[in-house]
Amino acid sequence: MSFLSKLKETFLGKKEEEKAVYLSGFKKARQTFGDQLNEMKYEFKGVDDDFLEQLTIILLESDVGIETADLICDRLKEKCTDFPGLTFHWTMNFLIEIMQEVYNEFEDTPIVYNENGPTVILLEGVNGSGKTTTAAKLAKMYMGQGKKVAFVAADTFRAGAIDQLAKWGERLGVPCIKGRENGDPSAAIVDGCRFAKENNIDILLCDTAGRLQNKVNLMNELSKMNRVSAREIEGAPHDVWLVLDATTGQNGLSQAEVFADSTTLSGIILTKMDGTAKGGIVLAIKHKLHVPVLFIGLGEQPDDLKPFDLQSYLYSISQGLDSNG
Ligand SMILES: Nc1nc2c(ncn2[C@@H]2O[C@H](COP(=O)(O)OP(=O)(O)O)[C@@H](O)[C@H]2O)c(=O)[nH]1
Ligand SMILES: [Mg+2]
Repeated sequence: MSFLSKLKETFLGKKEEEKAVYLSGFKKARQTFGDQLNEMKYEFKGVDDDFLEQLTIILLESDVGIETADLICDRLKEKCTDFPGLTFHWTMNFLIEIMQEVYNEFEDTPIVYNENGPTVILLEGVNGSGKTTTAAKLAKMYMGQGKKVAFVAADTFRAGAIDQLAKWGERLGVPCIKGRENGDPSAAIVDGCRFAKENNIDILLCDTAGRLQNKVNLMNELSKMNRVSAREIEGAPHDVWLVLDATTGQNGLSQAEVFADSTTLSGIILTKMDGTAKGGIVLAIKHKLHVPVLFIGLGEQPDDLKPFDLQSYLYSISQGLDSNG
C-alpha cells in the first residue's frame, strides 16, 4: 500500500468531527499546496530541475520557508534517483512521506503535567497572536477532562487585556487572578501560583505579555516569570507555549525564533488556522526550532481548539494527490 493510501486510511478512521475540522481548517493550505501540486501532473516528465524548481515555489508559497523547502527537495531528488521512470503518483507519495520524516526528525516532547500539585502553563507570544483566546480554549478543554482550572491575567501592559481574560473567566466559570495594569507580570504569576496551591487547582493558565521590541527586556521578563513560578511550585513553569498567528507566515517564524532564543519553549499553538493560513509553517517551525506544534486554533470560540495531529494535517493539505494517475 502506498504512503498516501495509508495516510488516507488512517485519516478516514478518525472521528467525523476531527475530520471535518481538519479538512475545513486546512482548506486554504490544501489549495496552495495539494491543488497546486496536482496541476503539475499534466506536465510531469520526472524529478528534473524544472520539477524541483516548481516544487520549491509551491513549498515557499505554502510558508514552508526556504531552508526546509530546500531540504525537502534535496531529499526527494536523492530518493528518486534510485527509481528512474517514476510516475507522478509515486513521486507525490515520496514527497509527502519526506515531509513526515522532516517533521519527525526531532522527537516531540510530550506535555508535562505536575503530579504533585498545580501544573503551571505560561502562554507567550506577541500582541494579537491569540493568547487570551487560547487561554479560554485551553480552560474549556481541561475542564472537559475534569480538571480544575484557574487563569492568571499577567498581560499587564496591554490596556484591557486583564479584563478580557477576566470576562472569559466569568463566562467559563474559571477563577481569574488579576495582575495590576502596568504592574509587574511576575507579581501576578506569584499570586496565581499561591491561589492555585491553596485551592487545589490542577491547571494554572498564565496569559502573559509579549513585547518583542527589545530582546534583552523580553528575555529578562520571561526568565523572571520562570524564576518566580519555580519558587512557588516545584518544576514550574511546567510548560511554556508560544502562541503564534499562523496567518503571519514567515514573519511568525522569525517571531518564534526570538522567543525560542529568549526562553525554553516546550510547544507551539498555531492560531487562526481557519483564516488565510497556508499551513507550511508547521514544518518550518518543527524543522528550525525543534518545538512541536501542540494545538491549532480554528476560530474565536472556546471550542475552536484541536490537538495537532501530524497525519491528519498531512492528509488534509495533500488531499487529492492520493488518486492514481
Ligand atoms: N479566526 C480566528 N481568530 C482568532 C483565533 N484566535 C484568536 N483569534 C482572534 O484574534 C484576536 C486577538 O486575540 P487575543 O486572544 O486577544 O490575542 P492576544 O493579544 O495574544 O491575547 C481576537 O479578535 C481573537 O478573537 C483563531 O484561532 N481563529
Ligand atoms: Mg491578550
